[in-house]
Amino acid sequence: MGYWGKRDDMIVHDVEPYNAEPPCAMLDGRSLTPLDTFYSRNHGPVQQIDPDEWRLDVDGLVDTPLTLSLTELRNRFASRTVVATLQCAGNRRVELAAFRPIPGQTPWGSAAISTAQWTGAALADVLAAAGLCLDAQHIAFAASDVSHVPDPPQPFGASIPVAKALADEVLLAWEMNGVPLPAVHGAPVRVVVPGYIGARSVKWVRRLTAQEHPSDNYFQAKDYLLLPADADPAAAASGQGLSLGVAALNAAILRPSDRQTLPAGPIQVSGYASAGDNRGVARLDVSVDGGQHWSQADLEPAAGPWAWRLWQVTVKLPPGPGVIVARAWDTSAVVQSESAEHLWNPLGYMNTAWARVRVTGGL
Ligand SMILES: Nc1nc2c(c(=O)[nH]1)N[C@H]1C(S)=C(S)[C@@H](COP(=O)(O)O)O[C@H]1N2
Ligand SMILES: [Mo]
Repeated sequence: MGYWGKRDDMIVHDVEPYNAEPPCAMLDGRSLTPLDTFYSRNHGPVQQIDPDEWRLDVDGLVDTPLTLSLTELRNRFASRTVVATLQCAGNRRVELAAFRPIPGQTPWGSAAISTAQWTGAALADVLAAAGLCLDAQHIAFAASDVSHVPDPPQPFGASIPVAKALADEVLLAWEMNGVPLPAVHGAPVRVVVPGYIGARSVKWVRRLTAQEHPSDNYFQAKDYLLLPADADPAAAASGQGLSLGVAALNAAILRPSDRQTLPAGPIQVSGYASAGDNRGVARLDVSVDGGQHWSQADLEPAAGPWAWRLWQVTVKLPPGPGVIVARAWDTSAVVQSESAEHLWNPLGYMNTAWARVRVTGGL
């Protein structure tokens, strides 16, 4: 077994803090990602928290600040289960970096995304118990892992707008795929914000604060920003750029793998597509001739409104070297952009360009 209960063949970008994604093919065909295969993204040390010692503080713009133990959280609030896909905003960064280097950022392939069934209390129920004040606009989450990315070091944190925090699907989760949350995924309790970038699903959460402004935590205010291509990455330090929140439409080809040689002729192509907040995946097209002709893939039924859609299609692979491309459409008729080159940004976020794998059709 690999680190943190993960499979041996994980692609480990960093051991400390632990950053790893599975080989793409290992995500294929499984609507829920097994725990040993689920990607993991960390900005600080994985926390080992005694569940009996853990407390959650709820404070800020609430009538009654609360401190909850795990037992109180589980007993006081109805438990809910949501199947949700988590995707890092840096998913597919390696394809951006192929156009222009992105120094200091993890070179994620297409597997910084996974799907699990999460069980926990609705964040909305906990906020209601505390008596959320009308002037609260954002709910900030603070965790216990101290990251050395910011100077001086700072615990991880994030925030989401109140309207999202009050939505049914946002959980304080203690279970993942029917078992207690593993340490690497935020035990004993993490936030799960379906439809938002992974960075807002704060692990090892210990404090919820209702406030008028977004969190000033480094990872909310200074990182996870989409900067214009010509901006100095240092511009992020002053908080310039688009603060990422809602996820965007994205897709990838999981099989065949990049640089694979296959017999020319009919082959099966498969992958995932994931839509943004409150959108669905409507269609997925695959082309073996750079987009002149497209075949529509079969979309598997969704495991729920917040889960990715797996897809597959049989196409005729021509002999010789070529590229297979795939593009998804969402329920608002938005389609992915053709080229990652035009999406390049200094911190390397949100590569939502057409998926491509280079293949050779053998004879
Ligand atoms: N406390 C804490 N929460 C965190 C992070 C972190 O470093 N610390 N990383 C975030 C990021 S950037 C992502 S993409 C997801 C990854 O969740 P996973 O490790 O369970 O896959 O967790 C988010 N929550
Ligand atoms: Mo992330």
